[in-house]
Amino acid sequence: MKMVFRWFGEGNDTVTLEQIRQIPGVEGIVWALHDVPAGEEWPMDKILQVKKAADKAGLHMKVVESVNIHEDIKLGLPSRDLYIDNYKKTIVKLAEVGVKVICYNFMPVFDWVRTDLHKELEDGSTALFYEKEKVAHLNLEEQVQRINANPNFTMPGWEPERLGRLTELFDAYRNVTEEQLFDNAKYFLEAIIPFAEKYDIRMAIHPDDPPWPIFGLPRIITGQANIRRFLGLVDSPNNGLTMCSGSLGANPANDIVSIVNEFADRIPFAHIRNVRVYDNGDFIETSHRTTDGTVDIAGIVNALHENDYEGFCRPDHGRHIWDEQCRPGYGLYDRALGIMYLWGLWDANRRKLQSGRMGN
Ligand code: DNO
Repeated sequence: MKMVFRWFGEGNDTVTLEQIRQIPGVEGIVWALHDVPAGEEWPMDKILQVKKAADKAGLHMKVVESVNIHEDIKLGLPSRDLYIDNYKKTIVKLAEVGVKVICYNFMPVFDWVRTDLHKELEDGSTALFYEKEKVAHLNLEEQVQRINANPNFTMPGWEPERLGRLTELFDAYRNVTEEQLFDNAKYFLEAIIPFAEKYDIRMAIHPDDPPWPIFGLPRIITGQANIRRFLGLVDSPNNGLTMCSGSLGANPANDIVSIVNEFADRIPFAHIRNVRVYDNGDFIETSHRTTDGTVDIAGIVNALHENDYEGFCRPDHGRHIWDEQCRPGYGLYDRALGIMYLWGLWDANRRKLQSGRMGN
């Protein structure tokens, strides 16, 4: 398991590369050009700026999250070919600087959704929270404004320019069914995966967050059966999964250990975090520790270890603790604690295996 850490870029993150480098076992950053709109080709000079900073800090940049998919691709519009071409051009450039994994998602209009970015937990820390009832009655324009209320940061997935066209997008999706979304994903994968094979890049689809349809929009990366179908659309090791325990775990019906066991050789990237799911379907993000939430984090790490997982892993969202002022979900402290928990589980597994071998 190779540990990496999400970094939003110079001037766009409260966490520094020097700090990241001091977290035990972290070898690289998970990065993106957050100011390039979905569908546009990434400029090489900007990519090289990130490379310069990463090199200087002694961190690699093998994992990108995300190269976002233009809505026209998800909608299956004729203009999608242009955006797919741009995607390919970006892949060539990323391969040139040594990128091995591209995380992306196929969610219509919205990326992750929460109703509260700073909900207080019992211990006084705060975390991202999802209230089911509220989502059912949410005024979307207001929500977009609320998410973008912090002038210091644009939230990934909620960039104002991609949400400026909400009404138009909702109209366009009105008749798009799950089946059509799968068809449109297939078209994208058939164009991109051979290309990714050629450039030795593993594409890693991120599950929908939360893993069910919202606001009447279809969602397809919701659980084991749909993941199986998606990976089968183009059956190649380069058509992979970002195994996100928190996204999948928001639906307790998802058996994530089983997902890891079934798709282990198709998982180049793991996002690990815990959520506590309440009986009414609300959920809050907690510390990574298994007993703090509903997701069996220990079981998931054990399963990764049993499958000789050699892919990348990052701690996912953390709580906001010790008065840290940071991007919602992306502070230094709780994610660093999360990493030490993950290493603890991992090393305990390794030790057990070693002592088993010595006993033989
Ligand atoms: C939010 C993230 C998502 C994720 C994308 C992957 O914090 O989990 O924005 O990066 O869905 O494409």
